[in-house]
Amino acid sequence: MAIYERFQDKTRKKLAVLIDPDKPTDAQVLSIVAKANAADVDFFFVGGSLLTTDSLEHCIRLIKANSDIPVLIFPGNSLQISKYCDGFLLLSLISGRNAEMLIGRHVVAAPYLKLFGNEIIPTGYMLIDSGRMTSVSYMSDTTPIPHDKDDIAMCTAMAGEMLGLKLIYLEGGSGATNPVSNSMISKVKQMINVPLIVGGGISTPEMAAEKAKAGADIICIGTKFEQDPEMLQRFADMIHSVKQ
Ligand code: 1GP
Repeated sequence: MAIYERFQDKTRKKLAVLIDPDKPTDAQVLSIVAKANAADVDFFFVGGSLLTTDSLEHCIRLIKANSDIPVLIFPGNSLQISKYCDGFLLLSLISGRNAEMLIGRHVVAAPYLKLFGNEIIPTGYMLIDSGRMTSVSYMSDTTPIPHDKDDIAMCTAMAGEMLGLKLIYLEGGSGATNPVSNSMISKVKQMINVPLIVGGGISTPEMAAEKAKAGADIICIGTKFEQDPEMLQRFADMIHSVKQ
């Protein structure tokens, strides 16, 4: 099955586990992978705002050697490309007005993506203010959408879908203090037909279930599992049990 069909599948809400390849040791990656396999996690996302080691490809290969869960690159910049992934979230940072993040870096990456032949999923990436400056906001030189401006988020997501983007990603930023609000998730979801990913600062299974009930089709979690991988099963069970 093409990876995008898995995103579109409506049989259950989904959990994506984010691994920043710079942070964990191989043993920690393997521990998260084993728990993700047991919990029937839906996707691995691999990437980070800034990688300081040459760890991306190694991390992807390590996951792929130990799991059948699809691995997608969730790139922080145009250097984060590998032929070993199953799919690539080609992010256009549509909440910002930095032309490099909307199309510029994509031009540089395009020939490599074509050469490698990975499945490409065009994704409208929307950064939402979470109360403090995040790495994404700083590194992308873009201003997030204000936390309480649901209407701006709705119209941005609608425009992204009209431009042909196949996923919308509402992002509070890794480790966000205030995740994207349920109200914003619900309003955005009502206005689009493509799958909606929500991530950033989701720290309890209950909160993950709330975001899924509000309208998120896929919940992405990284920080919590770096701190406490034992929680993975509970998060997966809560998210998978939310009715579509
Ligand atoms: C960040 O949405 C992801 O890009 C996950 O955020 O690390 O806060 O779970 P957390």
